[in-house]
Amino acid sequence: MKRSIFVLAATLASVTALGCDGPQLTEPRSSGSIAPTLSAVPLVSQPQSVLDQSFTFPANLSGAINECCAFVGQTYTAGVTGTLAGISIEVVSSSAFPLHVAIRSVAGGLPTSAILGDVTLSSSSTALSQLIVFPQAIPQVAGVQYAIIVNYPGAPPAGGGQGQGSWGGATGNAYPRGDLVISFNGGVSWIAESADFDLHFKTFISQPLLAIAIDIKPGGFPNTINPESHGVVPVAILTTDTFDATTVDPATVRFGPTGTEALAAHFALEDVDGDGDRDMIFHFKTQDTSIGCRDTSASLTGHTVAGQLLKGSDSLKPVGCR
Ligand SMILES: [Ca+2]
Ligand SMILES: [Ca+2]
Ligand SMILES: [Ca+2]
Repeated sequence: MKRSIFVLAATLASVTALGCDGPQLTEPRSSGSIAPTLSAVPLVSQPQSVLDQSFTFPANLSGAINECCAFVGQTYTAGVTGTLAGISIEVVSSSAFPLHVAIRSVAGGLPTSAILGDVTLSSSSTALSQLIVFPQAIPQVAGVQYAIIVNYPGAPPAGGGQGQGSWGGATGNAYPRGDLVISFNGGVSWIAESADFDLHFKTFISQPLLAIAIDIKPGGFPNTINPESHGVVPVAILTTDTFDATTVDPATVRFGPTGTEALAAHFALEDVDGDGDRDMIFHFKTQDTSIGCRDTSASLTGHTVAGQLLKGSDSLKPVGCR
């Protein structure tokens, strides 16, 4: 008899999670240098970890691991190209056996036998707040599917009552770029019972980050900004020997204390610094930038049209603050 993988969410909620002593989530954040002056901006590539795929809500079912089948997985489609920095999943367990997590390649919507990387956790459970990292460098290509697969090595053979853990998820195809997959034969062949079922996960991808030269209030210094102003702040991305500002995709550009805040109200290509090459000048509404009286620098982030991540920072001096 084929046993169902599903357990009710209520059952999941009643299971007490073990203490989490796995690796802690390192919040993806910029490692780009904050350069107080333009001349100090280094034009180097640095890795940047970004959240890529994420399915964490709603929650109304979970997949039992080692109940119907020893191997349970979720496929996903990478959104950006880079190296997998880690994943997060939501497995509740009181099992004595540690959880094994693998990334496999996918063909025709189902996992293949090719294991791209794997790791055995120190615990049987793991949470979405924990980052699971792999010792292998796992390439991720935008638009390509991969699978996160778990099992409990050493646990008794899968079967009724042998469930070792529950992976939270939801019905309704809330994640359309992949599906819950299960294997009844130890991970050799796979089925996706329905596109409707998806399990909670996040993927983080490491991309090279190119530091660029920006100039808040081009030509002027110090870069005074009145946080109460209802005007605009001009910011230039400068073309240098190693970077062509005309390659920036202006729709991806954000500016503010963390570089994620304001979209540009206006942009144009012009030779801002008078050195003979075209730079890209943006105007951001001051109120959109969230710049406050305690900020002493601001950053601009974005992508080139080819997808290269960019970040630049410049100093600022708040004025009009009481
Ligand atoms: Ca799906
Ligand atoms: Ca300036
Ligand atoms: Ca120029």
